[in-house]
Amino acid sequence: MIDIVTIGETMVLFYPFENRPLKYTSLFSKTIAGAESNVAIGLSRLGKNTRWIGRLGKDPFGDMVISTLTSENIDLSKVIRDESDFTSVFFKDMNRFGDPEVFYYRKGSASSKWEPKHVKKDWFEDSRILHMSGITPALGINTLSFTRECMKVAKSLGLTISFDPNIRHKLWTEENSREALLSLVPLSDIFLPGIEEAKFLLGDKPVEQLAKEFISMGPATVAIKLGEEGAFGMSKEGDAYMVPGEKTNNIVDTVGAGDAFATGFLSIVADDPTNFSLMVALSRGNKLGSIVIQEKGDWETLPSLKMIENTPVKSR
Ligand code: CKP
Ligand code: MG
Repeated sequence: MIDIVTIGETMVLFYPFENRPLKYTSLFSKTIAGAESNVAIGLSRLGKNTRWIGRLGKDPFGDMVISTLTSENIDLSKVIRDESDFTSVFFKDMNRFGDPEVFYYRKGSASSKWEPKHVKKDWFEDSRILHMSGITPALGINTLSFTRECMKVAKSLGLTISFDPNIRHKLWTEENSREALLSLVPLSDIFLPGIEEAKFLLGDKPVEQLAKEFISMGPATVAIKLGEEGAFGMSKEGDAYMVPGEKTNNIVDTVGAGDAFATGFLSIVADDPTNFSLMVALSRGNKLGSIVIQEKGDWETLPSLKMIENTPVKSR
């Protein structure tokens, strides 16, 4: 039984080894990153059976993605290696405020070539949750219809659909992204936007109002991430909770925080997708978000179950 299937683009990531801007750095650290595989890694470390599906080039960077995810005990049996296309790379320009800028080299990559006809039922058989993000629909001409098809097929097979909008303004226009992402919200059961993403989609409104409007579109659960303030969650039964964030003194790199939140949240959902505690899921999400921002790298510091059970909660 697979607890979670994630589908998305995973890239090789370079960030400055020295504390210098990208323009002046001569040494880089090399790792991998991708929102959906970050979640797969995190959930695997928390003891869940996890599958990641992606399209990679038949190139050394694709090999690196495979070897890294293999060492994280992730099922890669459905990954496609494409002879003619390449594995993407991106660079992070670090700054002192923990909020790096990213530069992508991914246009025309293997992942941008996904089409609805690639979706196979056996990706989802004997699985409980599908997690996707709004990055995939931004990648290529047919990747929005591919994302929709994944969600529909998985739903028809009884999976719970989790969706993080992960809006990337560098990948598509505001108009296209708003329209596409709003069209995917009704296909999801669990919707996980950040507060700025929620406002971008529905306008500047109080968080309760935003959650209510998303619930009215279809999802059974909405969790809105509020950064250091924590997270607000609402269910279609009318439960609503504001769970404060955990105190962190040392913010080094906020990239990956949303995926860490999704990891924590979904680790609770996975135990019982139809009857989980929203409050516990929100606080597990906050905990993982606060851990991952304290180091460079998007997933490297994601904890094991044992590690989080031994860390005391520090409320703000
Ligand atoms: O929303 P997050 O900061 O958690 O997402 C981070 C990931 O997939 C990062 O690992 C990067 O590879 C990406 O989002 C992306 O494509 O921007
Ligand atoms: Mg995000």
